[in-house]
Amino acid sequence: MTLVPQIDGERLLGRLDAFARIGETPAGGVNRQAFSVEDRSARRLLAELALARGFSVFQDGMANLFIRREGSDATLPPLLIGSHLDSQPTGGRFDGALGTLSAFEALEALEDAQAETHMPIEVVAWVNEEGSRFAPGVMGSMAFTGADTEAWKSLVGSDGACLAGELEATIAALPEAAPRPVGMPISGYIELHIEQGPSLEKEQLPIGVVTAVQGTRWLEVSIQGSAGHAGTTGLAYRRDPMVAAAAAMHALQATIMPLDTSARLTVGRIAAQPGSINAIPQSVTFTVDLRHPQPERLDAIEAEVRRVCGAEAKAQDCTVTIRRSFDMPGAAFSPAMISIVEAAVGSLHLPHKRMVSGAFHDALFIARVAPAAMIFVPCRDGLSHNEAEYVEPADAVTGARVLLQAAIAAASAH
Ligand code: HGY
Ligand code: MN
Ligand code: MN
Repeated sequence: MTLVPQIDGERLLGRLDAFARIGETPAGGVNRQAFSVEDRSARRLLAELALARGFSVFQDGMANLFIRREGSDATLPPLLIGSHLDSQPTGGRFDGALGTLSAFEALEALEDAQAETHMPIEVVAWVNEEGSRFAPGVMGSMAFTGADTEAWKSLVGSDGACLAGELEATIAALPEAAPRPVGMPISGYIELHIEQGPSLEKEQLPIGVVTAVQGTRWLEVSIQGSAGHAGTTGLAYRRDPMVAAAAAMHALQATIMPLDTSARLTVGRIAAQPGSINAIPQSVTFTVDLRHPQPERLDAIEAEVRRVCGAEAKAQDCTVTIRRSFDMPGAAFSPAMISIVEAAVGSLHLPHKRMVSGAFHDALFIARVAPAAMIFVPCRDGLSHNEAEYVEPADAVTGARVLLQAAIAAASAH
């Protein structure tokens, strides 16, 4: 008698709780930044769960983690399902973890039912999706799809750590994972993720079928002035980069988003050197995260950021350098994989809508090498990158059920 694979909701919710305790913050979020001790603990827990089920575990030279369940034809490229385990410094319990643990739950459901798929299926946990400790983000999926990683080797993180050493220690921390080269042929990729926006909850829809992801660009603005004594330096003698930075940020925040409701401009980090309470700063550096669904608007907004920062720096007799630390053009997902996801949603009789992702995801890069698509579930108030991030248990389980059905269909396609 062939059993029908079923998601075990209690098991999945228990897993989410267990992983949420790794890097748990006092406010109930998680701090499990890429290549950190907490990240390594989560990777270890997943690998141990996988080995206990008899799945094989691999990691590549970028520390992307893979868990493999064989199909009837081992020569076929595997279908990948998964997401990421790293988090923001004050992240939520579901961003990344939901997709990764739901993918593992789907593998267990297949195993419990002794179900056979034509292709092998591999769960993947991409490293450093967030990019908050080591920019850029989506490092693991970028490396997997052929990005030049040489420049990353000398990267120093926001906490002063060296990426090369942290990567090496992360790989060494999981000797049970068999080594694998970076990059391999795959048959497709499906990622479940929380929406990280309000629309599904507002429309009371349990599922979003993601058709595309908007473009993202990260800039690092560094304004150089002249350090000086806070008490003795009169206005006429100041070349204060903080004044220039504050004026530039104010000008941009007063125009970019108010004049273009599709635009997103965020200053998430600012630092002054020397950072002394009674010294006019020598330099001020701040980050700018730009997003827009239309590439030409992203270019125009970046040009405006450069213009405004140049003008405000000049007004304070300062100089400015602007470095683009990340450029992720938006892209559409594969119509064939979108149809597979939509058919899975239909087979479960779930209301849903098609939508574009405001957040970037590993799927955006994987879509460059294989048919890819994403499934969204709602999160409370659309909140994410916030410790109060929350998903209703029923929505988490529904998302995993859709992922399982879509994976079965995608891995059995001939
Ligand atoms: O920033 C992003 O869009 C992703 O959630 N890391
Ligand atoms: Mn994410
Ligand atoms: Mn995130």
